[in-house]
Amino acid sequence: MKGIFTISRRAVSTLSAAEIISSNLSKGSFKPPPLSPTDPIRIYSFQFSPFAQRVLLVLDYKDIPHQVVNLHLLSKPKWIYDLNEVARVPILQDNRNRLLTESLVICDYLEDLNKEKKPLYPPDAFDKAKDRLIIQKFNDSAMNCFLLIKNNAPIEQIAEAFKRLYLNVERKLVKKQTPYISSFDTRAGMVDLMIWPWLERMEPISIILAAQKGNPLPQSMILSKYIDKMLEIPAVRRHYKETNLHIEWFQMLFRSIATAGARSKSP
Ligand SMILES: N[C@@H](CCC(=O)N[C@@H](CS)C(=O)NCC(=O)O)C(=O)O
Repeated sequence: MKGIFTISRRAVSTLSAAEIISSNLSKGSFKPPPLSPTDPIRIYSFQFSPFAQRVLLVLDYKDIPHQVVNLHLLSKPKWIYDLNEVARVPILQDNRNRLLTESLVICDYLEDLNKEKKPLYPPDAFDKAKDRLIIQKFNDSAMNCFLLIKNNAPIEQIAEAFKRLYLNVERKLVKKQTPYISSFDTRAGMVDLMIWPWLERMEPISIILAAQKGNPLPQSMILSKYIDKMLEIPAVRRHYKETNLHIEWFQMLFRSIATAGARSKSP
């Protein structure tokens, strides 16, 4: 199948998704030691998490020193609950060992701490508030898609939710008539980085939906152009994963959810 990404911009990974996550900290593994005052911040992450990807994008875009600890989300270490009571990534740990969760909160915190380095919000308070509103609304829809998958909802419902998610992004671009959604217009901002992980997954999601339901997401020239524009940003390219890797991860996730569902139904 011809993809929506410009082929020449695809990264080439020699590892499978299973290999990429094989050395993540999992059930029974040690808890990393606390940070000392001279350490850079630490991010607990997962290579296929769109929420964690947001944080890594901001760190990379603004060139903020950090270390990454990857956790295995299908076999979580017990101590993840000490870091986040709902056991989700991303989690930020600072060099005073204070913890912060929620991707949007972490990204805004990183922006506030590093405002002078390539600001991600426009200087005007009203424009900034509008950008945050777009992020918030997008986030609610993205969380909804994620929860539908997690709760093993019918595939038609998942497909509809993703279609709405992408159509809304397309509508924003049509309305703005600018290359980016952020109020900067001519360069990407926080809005674009917060939405990007779902655009990277548009092709794999479309292929999975087509395989399960025979009905892929509608192709969009506008989104395709936006994707190519976003891939010009070095930080975006560095964190980009190919379609086949995302598909492999989604399949692992679906299998795990189906197994957990079958287990909970058995007497
Ligand atoms: N609202 C959270 C969502 C984080 C989230 O759902 N992370 C997923 C990875 S994509 C996770 O850790 N899932 C593990 C689980 O739910 O058990 C955020 O924005 O950080």
